[in-house]
Formats: sequence, structure tokens, C-alpha cells
Amino acid sequence: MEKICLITHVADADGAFPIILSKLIFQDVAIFSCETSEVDMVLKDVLSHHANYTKIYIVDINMSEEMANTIDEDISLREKIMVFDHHASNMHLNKYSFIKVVDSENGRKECGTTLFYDHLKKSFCNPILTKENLVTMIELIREGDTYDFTDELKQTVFQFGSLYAIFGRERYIEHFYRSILDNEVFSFSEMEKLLIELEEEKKHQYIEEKLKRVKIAKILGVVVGIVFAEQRRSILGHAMVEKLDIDIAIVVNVDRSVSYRANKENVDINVLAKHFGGGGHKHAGGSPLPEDLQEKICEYIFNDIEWK
Ligand SMILES: [Mn+2]
Repeated sequence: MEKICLITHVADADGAFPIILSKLIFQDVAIFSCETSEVDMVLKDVLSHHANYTKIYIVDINMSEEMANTIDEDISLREKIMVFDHHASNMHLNKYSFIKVVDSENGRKECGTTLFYDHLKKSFCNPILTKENLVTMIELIREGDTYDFTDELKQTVFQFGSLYAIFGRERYIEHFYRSILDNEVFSFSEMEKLLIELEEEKKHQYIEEKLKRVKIAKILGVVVGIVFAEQRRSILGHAMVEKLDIDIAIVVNVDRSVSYRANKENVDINVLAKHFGGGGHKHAGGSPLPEDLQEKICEYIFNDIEWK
């Protein structure tokens, strides 16, 4: 019997949805969810027993040029592997016949899910692929992943997106797989509506609490707001630059890193992020923390401390 292999991005819903699609279309799929840095490793392992698979799909993620070269030299692999990716930084891999990287087409931004979906629709005449419910979900994923919003769906995109975090990846996949089979048209169930409402309330309270704790300061001449937080750092940073009289929002996660957010045309977070060993886009980025930060904090709090 035909067995399919799917390697997809572990990070978000655009990586999870291809799993749902493959479960709807194929009887037997081996699924590997991984980070970008792990693709080569996972693929090497899959290729060591590639005779087991009739097709190997890689979605929303890509391999290294070296790996692509190796595959390109073997005609049986070249015909078995198909990559659907939308990351502009991988555009150079389009020279390989088995890799398709599309950032946008006719002014419409693509994502891993849409590219894989279009391929399935062209290759398999399965009526489930044109079900209105599924078609709407695919568009919600696309807009959420690319920020290429339409006015009608924007709010629903954020609500649908929050269900990924609420359910967690495994439950999300199971839940929406069922939902596609059971419902013709997309709408939130009563349970989904309640979960979304509770999540919005929690988010709102968290942001309000954190905004009260922001310290305003100047770093390298830039007016900043600084706050400590481990969750929802992106939304918090946005709320800070919108509601406070600052140029850059700094959110410190003591366990991980520093994030920077800005929203003014004349402000680039890199003036701080790069200075502190990091970087990013103009309005969003990060920098690492000193490695001994937590020890230093403990020493400051407990001053007479003996490390074991
Ligand atoms: Mn994506």
C-alpha cells in the first residue's frame, strides 16, 4: 500500500494544517514535525529507508543547499520528494525541480498550507478538498501566517489563531480534522467561542497588569519602556508602544532573551538590539541576555549566597 511521508514545521498552525490535510487525503502517513534547523537531520533519517515511502512532502520548511544537491543527483529521490515553502530567504532553492518556494503570487501572499493544499487539489479529485468549511480554514491560516488580511476575515483570523495556542498542537490537529469531516460551513462552535472569550479575557488582564509595571527610561538616548514578562511578549510590546509615551518597548524574559518592539516610522529597534548583540526587523527584534544573569540576580537578592 502507498505510504506517504510528511515533514512539516513544528512552530505554528501553518505547519500543523498540512498534517490535517494529509490525514484527510492519505490512508497512511508518517509525520515528522521539526524546526528549520532539524530538516536535514530528519530528512537524512527518512531517506535512509525511503523505499518505504511513495512520496515525501516537506511543507513550510526547507532543506539546506547541500542536501538539495545530494537529492538532485539521484533521480529516484528527485521524483519522490516535493517541497512547498514560502520563506523568501529560501527563494534560491527554486533552481531544484523538486523545490517550490513561492512568497506571493498575483499580489496574494502564500503560506506552506496554501501551497500544499493547491498541490493536493490539483493532484487528487477528493471532494473534501472543496468543502466550504475547509476552504475557509485554509484562508484563515493563510491570512494569519502572512498577515495578508482581508477586512471580512481579519478578526476571525486572530480568533482562529488563538485556538492553536489554546488547544495545543496535537488536540488542534485532532479537533479540526473532525470539524472538517463533520461540518459543511465554517463557524465557531459554542465551545470554541467560550474558549476564545476566556483567552481574550486572560490576555486583556495580563496586558493591563504588565502595563502597570513598565519602567520608563533612556538607553543610548532612546526613550524606552522596560517590563519583565515570559508570555505574550509580542502583544505586550505592541500594547506598550501604542499606549505609552515611548519609542521602543523592551520586554525581558529572564529565562530566554530580550525583545524589542516599535511602531514609529522614524524608530528602528536595531539601534538597541544590535548594540546588545542581537537584531531583527525595523519594528521587531531581540537580543540575548548575559549568560550569568540569573546568578547575578540571586547574588543581588541574597547577597550571602554560596553556589553548589
Ligand atoms: Mn508559514
